[in-house]
Amino acid sequence: MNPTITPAPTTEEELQQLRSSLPKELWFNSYPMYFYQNCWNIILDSTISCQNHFQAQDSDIFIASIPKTGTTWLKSLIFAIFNRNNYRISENPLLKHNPHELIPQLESIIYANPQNPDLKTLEKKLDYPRILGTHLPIQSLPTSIKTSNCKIIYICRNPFDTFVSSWLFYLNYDENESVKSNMIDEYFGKFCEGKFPFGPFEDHVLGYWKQSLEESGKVLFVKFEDLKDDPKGQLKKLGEFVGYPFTSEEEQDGKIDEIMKLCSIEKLKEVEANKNGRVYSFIENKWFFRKGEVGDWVNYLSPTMVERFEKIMDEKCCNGLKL
Ligand code: PAP
Repeated sequence: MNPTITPAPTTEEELQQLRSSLPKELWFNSYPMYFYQNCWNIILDSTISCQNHFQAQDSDIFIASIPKTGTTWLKSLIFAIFNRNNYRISENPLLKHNPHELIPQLESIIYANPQNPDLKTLEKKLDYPRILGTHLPIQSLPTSIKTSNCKIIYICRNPFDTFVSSWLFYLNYDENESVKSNMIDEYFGKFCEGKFPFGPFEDHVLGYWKQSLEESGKVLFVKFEDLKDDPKGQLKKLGEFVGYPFTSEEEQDGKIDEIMKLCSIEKLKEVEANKNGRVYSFIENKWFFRKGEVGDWVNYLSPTMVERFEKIMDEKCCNGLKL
């Protein structure tokens, strides 16, 4: 993976200079996004801090995604795969904790406070690898992730369900009073222009897609829709990729089915921590679990809106990627 990228600023003064020089947009009239390294970054200071300081290890596993493509689901599946022999299913920590608590986001949890990252969480002594999530586009990953032998599992989802999921998610926030549900056309327009958290969507996806073709042992590209269609096949693929494949005995004993059930949206929705808890102070955990369906976008987007984005995808997509 190519580690070259413009060096990140290292002093507060450099950071301030950078901030004032970058194009800026307010997502939902509230959250500043800066166009940094060809991406509308919604968590700039934390990104820069982890770019400057985070040290990946060869055994690390990263779950990468643009938001709302199935991150929470994939985190639960990977956690369950690694811990399938550590707990009885009824005692699995997924029944007590939100997946984002068990597998923290690099930039928004570990480096949430850029001056004082929560490195203690990374030091935990675990009998399985460190597993972290990230929404950073491939070009903005800390260099050590690119150059070490760690593995990355990227999850993508069709752009329309991704947009709708994100749209409805942000409408939950209290501070967003000025954005109303009838403004969906305007916000879809922004999405088409790439002005979306960690967008442009198509560039985020294509970056990891191309890398998965070049380095299939390092980057695995997974689709939300394939997980829905063939969860068993996908789970086996995930187990193999992370070096912990299911044995035929495990398969016969129903281990894969058990994990699928444990990580189903229906089951996770019942978990108290997912009903009433918060991993992020400003987000209720229940917002991470809505419908989890394929094609719900038809209830929100018009054919004209869809055509507009399809054109963009047609122009940019290559190497046979179909979303
Ligand atoms: P994040 O990037 O903020 O962590 P992410 O988990 O990627 O969000 O996306 C949330 C979507 O995944 C929601 O989709 P929806 O709005 O279309 O319903 C959510 O319902 C869905 N989701 C969460 N958990 C599961 C699951 N176990 N199975 C299927 N879909 C799920």
